Amino acid sequence: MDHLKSIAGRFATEAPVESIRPLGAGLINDTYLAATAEGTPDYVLQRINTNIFTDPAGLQGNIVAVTRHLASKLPADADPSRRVLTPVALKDDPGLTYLVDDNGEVWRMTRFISDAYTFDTVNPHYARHAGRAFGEFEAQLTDIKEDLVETIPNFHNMEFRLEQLREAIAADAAGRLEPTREIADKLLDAAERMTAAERMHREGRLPKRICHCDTKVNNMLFDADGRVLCVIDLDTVMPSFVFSDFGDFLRTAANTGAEDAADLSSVSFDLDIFRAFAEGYIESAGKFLTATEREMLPFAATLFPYMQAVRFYTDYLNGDTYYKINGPEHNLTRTLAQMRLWEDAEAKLPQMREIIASC
Ligand code: GN1
Ligand code: MG
Repeated sequence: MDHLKSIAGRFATEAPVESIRPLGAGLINDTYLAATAEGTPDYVLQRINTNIFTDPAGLQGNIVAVTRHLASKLPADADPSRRVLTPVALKDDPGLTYLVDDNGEVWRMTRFISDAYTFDTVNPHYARHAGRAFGEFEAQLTDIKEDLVETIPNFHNMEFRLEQLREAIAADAAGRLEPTREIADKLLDAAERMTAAERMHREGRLPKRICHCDTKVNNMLFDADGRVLCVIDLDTVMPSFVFSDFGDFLRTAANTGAEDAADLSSVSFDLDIFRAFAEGYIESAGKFLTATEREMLPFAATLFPYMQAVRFYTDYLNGDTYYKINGPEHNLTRTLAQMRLWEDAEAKLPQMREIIASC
């Protein structure tokens, strides 16, 4: 903790950081709450996982550009420090929002937004607000001037994720392929239909826009009334298909079970959440969506559980090098839970299409 405190002390906080404790449940970075005295703002301190985010300067450049742009779009009576993340600069270098410590670890800080809540599950009321908020987030970023870097190249490119899976199968680095061969077959059998977006993009039928690309339900702060205060975790804001934001929210929020549920009977795709989220999303994103994007929103709801299954299974085959795990079979459990969700979402495609048509 002393090390963490000395790191925190290098950032230009309003008051000195007095205590530090772990915060949140991210699978990639390490996150801490850095608290100051009563009456002064607290902060979120994060160690950036540089195995995954290999270009911290580009990453923080994106975040500064995006948060500035979003803040400039807030209504005059809104409090920017509660509605948009505020990156904190270094005391001795006000132009820099990250720090490389003596061990080469990279750190950053944002203001902590108090009296806000995150959820791993939501009801339809919250899902509708979330849909509106992510649609609005994309709408507000349509005219950002800066060129954002792809913080993780090909992040939501399904063809690329399948390529990584094929490589993992060929290498079988952890010797885990044989007992799980059925999973590999099932995922690869669906490859053609699940890569529709990339083909349509090449044919000029599907645009890329600036998206959040990690719209897990717990990446959004709500106030006590269920209204969305602020979208957080901006590491993956980059050009992508709108399917990223639509699909990844539903992957987490419309799942009746946990992302890593061991009991597969708890996992199913909740159409009431789909309806509420889709209606909210189309309310704010409807102004820029093309007819094709809109029609393919149900596909997006099937794509993300599938992509996540491919990513978890690839990591399992590689010997768990990417995601934080709680045991040797965690990535396998996650894979099976995401596959169950994918299959249930695919079975509900006709109902989803009806809902979108009536929006
Ligand atoms: C990671 O950082 P976190 O936990 O919000 C991952 C997402 C996955 C998610 C699965 C940079 O998100 O893409 O969908 O885990 N982020 C990165 O829970 O890979
Ligand atoms: Mg997160």
